[in-house]
Amino acid sequence: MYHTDSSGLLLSTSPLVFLHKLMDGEVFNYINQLYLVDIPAYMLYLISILNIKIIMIKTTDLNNQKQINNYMEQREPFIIRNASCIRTTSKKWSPEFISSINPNLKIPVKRYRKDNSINVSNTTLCNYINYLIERRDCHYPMKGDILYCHDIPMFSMMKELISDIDLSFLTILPKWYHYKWWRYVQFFMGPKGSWTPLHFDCLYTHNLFFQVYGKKRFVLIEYKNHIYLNRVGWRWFNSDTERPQLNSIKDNINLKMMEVVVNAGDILYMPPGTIHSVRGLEESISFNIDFHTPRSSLYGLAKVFQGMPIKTAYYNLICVLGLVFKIPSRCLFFFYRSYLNYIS
Ligand SMILES: O=C(O)CCC(=O)C(=O)O
Ligand SMILES: [Fe+2]
Repeated sequence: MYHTDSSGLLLSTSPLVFLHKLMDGEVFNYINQLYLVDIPAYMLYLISILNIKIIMIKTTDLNNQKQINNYMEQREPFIIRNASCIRTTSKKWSPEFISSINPNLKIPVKRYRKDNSINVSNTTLCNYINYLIERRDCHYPMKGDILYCHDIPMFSMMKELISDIDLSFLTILPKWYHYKWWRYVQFFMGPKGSWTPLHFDCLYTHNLFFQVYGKKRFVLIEYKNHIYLNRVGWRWFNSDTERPQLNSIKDNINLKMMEVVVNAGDILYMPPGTIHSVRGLEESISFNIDFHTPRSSLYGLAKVFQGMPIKTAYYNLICVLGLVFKIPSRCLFFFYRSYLNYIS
């Protein structure tokens, strides 16, 4: 198994299993459950004295388009530290700032249940911010489900925010997405401890993930390792990446798991099919853009022969029409739009 420290280091061999044996298993599980303790850094210390090989996650910057293309072609995740996608002249984004723009805006919030079901309810932005504020003083880990404002097309709902974004990242996206790029953005706002279970992005898209406020920890697993995980339906897995020693993950020493902490200002790139789970280490605001290249759209469409639901494949067909057959996005967006509210 591979593991990383909080700055995105990747370690080879099976340190978790080793540490689990080294320490009393229960103590280890307990510490690991307190996910807000910086476990990876602490493990790194122990592991480093055991002299285990360390490999860094790739880092690059927005000016190095050649390297970015190269990583994307090689299907390698990478991180751009301090890319600062929010213009420095803009007001600093925070939950209070977002809410002050339109407190009565209706937003859906999700609860991810232990049995892998997702419950969605509606609230107003201002009620949700009050919920976040209440949670600021709570101790972790907490009992009960976490309400998470997850995957909503916020720029379409609050156009005032669009001009705050620095557009340097657009060079990473195919031109097809440039026209009203903000329509493809999905937004996340949640308390410390927010949680997205292990999954891959259902269309098999590339993913550019922007951390704007607070920190999150990603666990990344290459798609080809899905055979070592307990898959549920098309895109979800119920393997526990935070306590891998508790389930079948631990038996698979071939499984490569990478952990990366994203801080405010960072941009993380995940190649198509990357299996990932995400833990909010602090109250946080993020957004992402799922996008296809001509190659990934065809590949995604072909997944219909490997169990991809027809509805999901339909969105890939729209992307193929745009990216391969060059039908402009302004003609196709109408047919794609429902994807941005699609829960699968
Ligand atoms: O930030 C999160 O909680 C989930 C992010 C995610 O799954 C994604 O960007 O695809
Ligand atoms: Fe995702």
